[in-house]
Amino acid sequence: MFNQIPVDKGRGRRRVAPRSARWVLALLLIAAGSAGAAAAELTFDIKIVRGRVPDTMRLIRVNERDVVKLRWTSDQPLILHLHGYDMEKRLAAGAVTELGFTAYATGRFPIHVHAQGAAAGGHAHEDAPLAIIEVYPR
Ligand SMILES: [Cu+2]
Repeated sequence: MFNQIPVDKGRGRRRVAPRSARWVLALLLIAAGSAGAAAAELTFDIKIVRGRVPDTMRLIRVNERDVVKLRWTSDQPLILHLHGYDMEKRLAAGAVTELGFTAYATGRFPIHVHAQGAAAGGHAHEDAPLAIIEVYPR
């Protein structure tokens, strides 16, 4: 395609070069636009053992507008709290529980464990987060 562009034809050269540059720019914008629009559907399987997640799963990274599914299993009952999005999920021992959301807010959001049976309203977060979700802007 590019070898059809008359780059070395005297007067034509000055007009052709900017035009082809504009084409390249237009193609780049189209490519960038379509890449930015494509949100992904991402599923993460996360296993909690004695209130802990393996180190390799402690940081979950997604992009803005991604549709995120966190599939949790735990060896003991507990309540998960995703901060920022402010979602709570009750996990039964041994069962898969799904926590799904669209990543509309960017930033760093900790997931804490709330003890099962803790008094409602009691909301201390002295422990390190179970995991952290980072949502990057597109
Ligand atoms: Cu909390």
